[in-house]
Amino acid sequence: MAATRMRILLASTPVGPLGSGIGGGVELTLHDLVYGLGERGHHVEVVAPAGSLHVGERVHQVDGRLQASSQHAPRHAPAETHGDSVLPRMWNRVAELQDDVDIVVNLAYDWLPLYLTRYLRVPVVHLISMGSVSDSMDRAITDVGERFPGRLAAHTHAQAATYAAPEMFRIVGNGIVVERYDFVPTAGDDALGFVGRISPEKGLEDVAALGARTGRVVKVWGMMQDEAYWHSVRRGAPDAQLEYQGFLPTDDLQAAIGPCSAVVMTPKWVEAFGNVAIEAMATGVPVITYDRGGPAEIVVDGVTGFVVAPDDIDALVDAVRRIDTIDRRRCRERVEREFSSAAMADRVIAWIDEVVGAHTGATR
Ligand code: HBI
Repeated sequence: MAATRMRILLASTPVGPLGSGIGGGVELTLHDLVYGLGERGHHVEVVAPAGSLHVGERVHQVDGRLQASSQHAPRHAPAETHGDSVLPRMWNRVAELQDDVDIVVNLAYDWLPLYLTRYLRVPVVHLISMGSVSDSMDRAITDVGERFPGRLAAHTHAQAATYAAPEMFRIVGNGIVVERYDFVPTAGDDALGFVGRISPEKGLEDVAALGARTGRVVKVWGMMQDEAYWHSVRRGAPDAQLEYQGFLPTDDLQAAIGPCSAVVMTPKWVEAFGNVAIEAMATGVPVITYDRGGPAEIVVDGVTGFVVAPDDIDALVDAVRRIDTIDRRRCRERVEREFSSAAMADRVIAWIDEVVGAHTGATR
């Protein structure tokens, strides 16, 4: 069924302008949706903090104080707003635009957009970008799930399972513009790759231990978010050969990852998705990951990499030993089939088409 052309407004994260990297995976998801939905003929506009890169047909840039990241706040922390916060101003702009769009897709992991859902005339859907991290967000998410069934989506089942009612969420995966990633048919060296913000929840210490145990170089890409953590990792694994490569934009990152023999993901929290897994696999690089969170639903054990017992360094060592049994083309093919921007856009369009249809009561 061909969906009619929809006017879609994407509300971005208030933690940072698009292109700053502060929004992490949400920035990639937003870019991908703009591309995929635009490709399918829908009109897409974006509301984002001032200083954002241009994406889609129009970016409404909003001034104001950036929101503190909720993933590092304690669970009981209250939702926070200041006189000059960018988030309420972004949603003032959403309210001004609501009669010119068919649907608003919220990508912010914040209390306000969820609370406003009941007061806006336009249907608002929420692509929840993290697992449960705060009581106030859990409450706001559950309220929307109860009042507006069908308006919540998550990237993976593991992420949804961190909430009290996982069945409230439609699972939509994620996607990348696969054409931006160059397939590398054979490993250039035996280096292991780690990609991610240098922060405790990413478990870099385990990859360092793996490097020390296997004698393989570990190349580290990502924003240096927690310098003290980085130094503690190095002190903890003096024999590991860790080579920090900095934070690279997607085009450079994919070229740098391609030659690796594997990318290793050792999340200590329930990663909602794990874009790194599909970016690595898109270049043909197999992924070794803990059986924890999103990456474990992306990697097919024994086919596109290995899914091993969480926090088990021996299991990581065994997976590295077997990594050459993985056919790198199978890694690329899985991303093309399941995690391209086209596949993700199709899943999101099916979701929002249902919501818009139900909202207008019209059959489409
Ligand atoms: N914190 N308050 C807040 N709002 C967000 O939208 C947000 C965040 N922390 C992290 C984050 N978004 C994204 O980097 C992840 O959801 C991917």
